[in-house]
Amino acid sequence: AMQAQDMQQGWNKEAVNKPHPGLNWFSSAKFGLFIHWGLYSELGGKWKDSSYYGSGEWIMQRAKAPAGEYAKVAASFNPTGFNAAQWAARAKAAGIKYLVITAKHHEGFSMFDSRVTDFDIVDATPYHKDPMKELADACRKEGLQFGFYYSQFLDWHEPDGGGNNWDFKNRKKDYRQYYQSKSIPQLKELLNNYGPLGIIWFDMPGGLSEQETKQMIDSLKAIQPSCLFSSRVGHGLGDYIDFGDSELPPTPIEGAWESIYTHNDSWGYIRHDMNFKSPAEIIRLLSSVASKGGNLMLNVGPDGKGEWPAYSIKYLEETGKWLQQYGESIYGTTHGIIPAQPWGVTTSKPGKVFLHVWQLPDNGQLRVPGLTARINSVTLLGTAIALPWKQSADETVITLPAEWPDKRNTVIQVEYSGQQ
Ligand code: JFZ
Repeated sequence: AMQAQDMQQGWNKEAVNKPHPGLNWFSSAKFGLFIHWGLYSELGGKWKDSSYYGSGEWIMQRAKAPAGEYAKVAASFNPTGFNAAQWAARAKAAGIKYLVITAKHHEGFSMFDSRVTDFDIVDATPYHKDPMKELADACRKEGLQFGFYYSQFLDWHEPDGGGNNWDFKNRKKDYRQYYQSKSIPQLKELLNNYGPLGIIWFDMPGGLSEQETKQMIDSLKAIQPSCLFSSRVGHGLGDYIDFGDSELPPTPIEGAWESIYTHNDSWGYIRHDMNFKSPAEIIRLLSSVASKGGNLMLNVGPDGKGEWPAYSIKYLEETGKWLQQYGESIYGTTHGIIPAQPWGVTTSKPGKVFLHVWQLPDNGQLRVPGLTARINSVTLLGTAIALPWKQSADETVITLPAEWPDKRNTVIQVEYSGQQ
């Protein structure tokens, strides 16, 4: 219930989707990688004698850990396995076009070198280096757009930050003071020190009026005008629409939007969560989101050493192989001109419709309703194999080959001319 409400507060159709230079790359990108990485990754779903499942990045709040005690986790956070070039190369090979990583989540810990606080990875951990700098550079080397998630309101480490009502409970919070002294200066650091950013992914607004939010946005936009701001910046002032966690709109949506999903059941690393979406599920999810006109940003939660879960590595690699063959039916497409069918979904480009077939009809005859334009060819995408078809007024029937290339999702390309 909270999700639906927040979602509606998060955007309005007039405010988002104004012309924006960043929407060019964003609209055709289709596949992004979200990375949740912080002190909670070191905890992996365990605090003292208790284990938690789901939303590992919320463990401080769920365990009601005192800020001072929680901060000590930093002393054992030493991600020696972190390898920026490897992370970026994996994302690239998976067919990812943009990467967004948590610079600071609700726990309040900065995963980048910040002059605003000592509670950051360079000053407070034995690692003493800035992984965000390396990752930003590595992503751009691979041709990926790079962005930061930043929790601008919730900050459980700061007495004046939003959300911590367990150990700062008798305090009248001065949210403006918190924004002025931490959030806004840190956002400026991120925009000034890490090269051109594709996105700042704001989260859960609060504490500022619409006027103040506008002022904050203007002061940040002045630094990098082409950086997109996500819808959760507040008061409907973002540049594109974000749907709630694991939420997909029922029908196609016009304009730029993104659905975010976890790979297992948590954003932050949980060592006892093995419930990973299979390559088939990821591939179908991606085509399903594209069929409605949006981007999928899929999350991976590396552990405290900087290692990705083995299943995330493996399943993303397989997704990338599928995209090598069928990427034309995903990147640069718009929502499908034919709605979802019992056999799968569709995506479109001018003069083309891509049939993403997840489920083979028993009789080998694929029924496609509502194609009225003149069909010129029907082929298995990425091959020269032509398929016989029969077009009538209300449906087109395509005869599928006996050999079916990919049971997870094989794409048929239909080329047509004239008005559809
Ligand atoms: C937020 C965070 O609290 C969470 O830890 C994670 O980072 C996620 C990506 O974002 O959670 C939200 C925020 C907004 C909605 C749902 C979950 N919403 O609008 O539906």
